[in-house]
Amino acid sequence: MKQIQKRALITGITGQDGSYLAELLYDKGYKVFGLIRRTSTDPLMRIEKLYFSEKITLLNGNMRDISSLERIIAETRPDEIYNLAAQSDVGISFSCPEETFEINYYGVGRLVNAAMRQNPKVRIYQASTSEMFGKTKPPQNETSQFQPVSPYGEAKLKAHEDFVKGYRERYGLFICSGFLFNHESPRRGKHFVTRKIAHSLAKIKLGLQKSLELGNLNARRDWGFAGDYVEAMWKMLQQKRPADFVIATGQSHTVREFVEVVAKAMNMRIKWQGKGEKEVGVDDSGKVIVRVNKRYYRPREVNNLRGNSGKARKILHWRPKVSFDGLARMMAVEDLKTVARENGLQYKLN
Ligand code: NAP
Ligand code: G4F
Repeated sequence: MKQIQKRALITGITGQDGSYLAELLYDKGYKVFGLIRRTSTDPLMRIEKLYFSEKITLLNGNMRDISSLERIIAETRPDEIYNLAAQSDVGISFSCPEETFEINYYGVGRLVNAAMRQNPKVRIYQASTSEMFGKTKPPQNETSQFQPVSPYGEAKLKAHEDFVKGYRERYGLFICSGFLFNHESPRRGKHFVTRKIAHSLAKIKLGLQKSLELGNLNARRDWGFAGDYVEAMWKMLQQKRPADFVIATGQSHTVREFVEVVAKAMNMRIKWQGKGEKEVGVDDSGKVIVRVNKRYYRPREVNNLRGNSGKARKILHWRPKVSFDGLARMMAVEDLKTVARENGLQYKLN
């Protein structure tokens, strides 16, 4: 008997996670649609290959525009919707709280209402976040208290309470929140700390930049690989009943440690000297290559995130495949290759 091809709509398809998820769903045989918004710069960078080989279909819209969401849902008739679109930068949410709420809270409401009206049986994944746990001490799991400290975390929490938990309980909608802890990749935006470190150290290694400025070196995050995490999103929507899951590695490291492992992967060694704002990272030749600049401190900080993904491991049979060192090395190697290529340099890592 011929199987009916499933249809998936991804918002945020041009982002890090959207690009990995589009590849995963295409490989699983889905007809993949993506919502893309108009920008003045090239948004196709991460999904160019899929788009030009016609493996995905892109439709113009915006999370701020209800009519575009209604039209896209009516045209694509998705069985599954993955809502990854967001103003996803926590630091920026302090300077643009209104825009953050507009996309990360009201945008979710617009999408979920439009989707439910079109097809009450639709399955929806909502990109919730470990940032919602905020001040709560680790390890954080599905039952931990939410205590967000940023407008980003607050907007995501409200979206979870109103449109995920609320609509599931009130209307029986199949909607799941993934409380995903930080996940990274060579496709990560350069303003997030891991990619900023990998990209800048690659430039320093190749003699194209003198030093790297960072904020809070003591912040701890539970960092995994984005390619592993999109698999969990898909698994959530294949369950009999909708539920929320923490997705994490269970290990945390400081920003300082991330600098060290990326440097090591590039055959550089860093020694730390000084404290607080005066702390610097020095290379083997005594040159200062990492400095602290308080410009990158946040008004309120989440100091320590480490997730317990026991529920996902048991029910979804999900576990991360890429280790912390493996992730740092993957990002180091890719940034060295890219920076060398872009600058016409030959570089081979031993
Ligand atoms: P990302 O790379 O910043 O991608 C965000 C996506 O949202 C981009 O495709 C962006 O489009 C789109 N977008 C932003 N505003 C929009 C609007 N008004 N209308 C339509 N699209 C809009 O983020 P990511 O790392 O892939 O994260 C995906 C989702 O997971 C986000 O919701 C994020 O908050 C959440 N999350 C991420 C992590 C993580 O560690 N990566 C952890 C927990 C939760 P443009 O390309 O046009 O900017
Ligand atoms: O890489 P970050 O900007 O990620 P953050 O704030 O944890 O948010 C990311 O993960 C969340 C999940 O917990 C997602 F929901 C969210 O969408 C995003 O993907 O910063 C990580 C840590 C912070 O403590 C920050 O203060 O690194 C610290 N940091 C230190 N120096 C820096 C810098 N962060 C950035 N972006 N730039 C710095 O120079």
